[in-house]
Amino acid sequence: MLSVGIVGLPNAGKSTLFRALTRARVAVAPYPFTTVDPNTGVAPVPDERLEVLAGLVAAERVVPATVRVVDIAGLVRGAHRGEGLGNRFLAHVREMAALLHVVRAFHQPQVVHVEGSPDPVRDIEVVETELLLADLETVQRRAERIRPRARTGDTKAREELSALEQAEEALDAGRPARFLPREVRQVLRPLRLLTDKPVAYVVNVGEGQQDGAVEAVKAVARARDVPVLVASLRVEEELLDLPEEEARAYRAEAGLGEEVLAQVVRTGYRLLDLVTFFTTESREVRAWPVPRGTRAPQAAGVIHTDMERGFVRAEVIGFEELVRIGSLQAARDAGRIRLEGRDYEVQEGDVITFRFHT
Ligand SMILES: Nc1nc2c(ncn2[C@@H]2O[C@H](COP(=O)(O)OP(=O)(O)OP(=O)(O)O)[C@@H](O)[C@H]2O)c(=O)[nH]1
Ligand SMILES: [Mg+2]
Repeated sequence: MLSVGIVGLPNAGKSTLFRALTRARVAVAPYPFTTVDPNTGVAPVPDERLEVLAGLVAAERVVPATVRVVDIAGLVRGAHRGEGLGNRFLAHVREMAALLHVVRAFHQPQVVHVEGSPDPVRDIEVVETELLLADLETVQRRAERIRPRARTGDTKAREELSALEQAEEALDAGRPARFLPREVRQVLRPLRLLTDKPVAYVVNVGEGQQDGAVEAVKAVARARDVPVLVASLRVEEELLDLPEEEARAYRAEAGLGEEVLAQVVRTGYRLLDLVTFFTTESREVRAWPVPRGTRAPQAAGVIHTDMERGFVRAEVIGFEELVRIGSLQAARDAGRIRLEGRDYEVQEGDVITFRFHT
């Protein structure tokens, strides 16, 4: 499952984003540290192909893929030393696959800004510095732990220590762990470093605001190879209360872009290089995300471990082709369902029936 953790300064709009994504009712308020305990929610992954498939196979139920979202307390300068509420909560986003970094660009004096007033580029630095420092501490603590073992000549410990030392040097110089060589990242994976995770900036702009904030963030983001999402989060959240038709009309009229949930999902799938396959058993159409390159048995294992263990073959047809042919039965009759074995790499949009021994 795609999982994303929301980070950012206090009052940046993190919980507002959380609500816009999950439609959950959580506290949002104009003072810092509204969120103390982390909020966890699940959002459906929008995918228009599901309804189309449901029509083709006469399914009774559609089960979209889901994305898990965790919203934590705001980070402030010194969070890594336990300032504010930060450090304690960073642990909650460690398990997430990717981070959404909410950057406040809306101006609203009543909504306190911990640094005085919003300055998106400086604010990004503040938050990223805290993530770097938190990782630095993790790395240093681990290095201390294994140094004695590395000294005794334990090869594994020595390899890890060398990776830790490279990470320490990079982090110390302000470079996120995701830019370390692949072998080093591999060794350090169990530490779940925050700066090793792919990140996207979510620029929270005021309604109709045009003051160069987005361009400034984009310039910084380009240099770091970070995707940028732009949304007016309060508007996004308010639109959830409108009937779908009205919300769509409002979006068009106000010139709003794609819904923030769709933006987050698309970016998340790209950052993590996920593909979606579909199943249609038991009158239920379901979408399943897997990393690109996943082979058929492992894809089956996402559904149930027994299906991976007893994997026999996968019967596969691409979504587009199935739509063209009109039904699974017609596709079968026309010999258009491919039989694929253990080495088959699942492709985007595959509609799959797994055969397995029980
Ligand atoms: N004008 C305006 N206000 C916003 C926008 N997004 C959020 N706010 C307001 O900003 C305040 C803080 O929003 P939250 O979502 O609670 O911020 P947070 O980042 O979760 O804050 P903490 O939990 O305190 O760290 C609330 O009063 C929101 O209504 C926006 O796009 N425009
Ligand atoms: Mg909050």
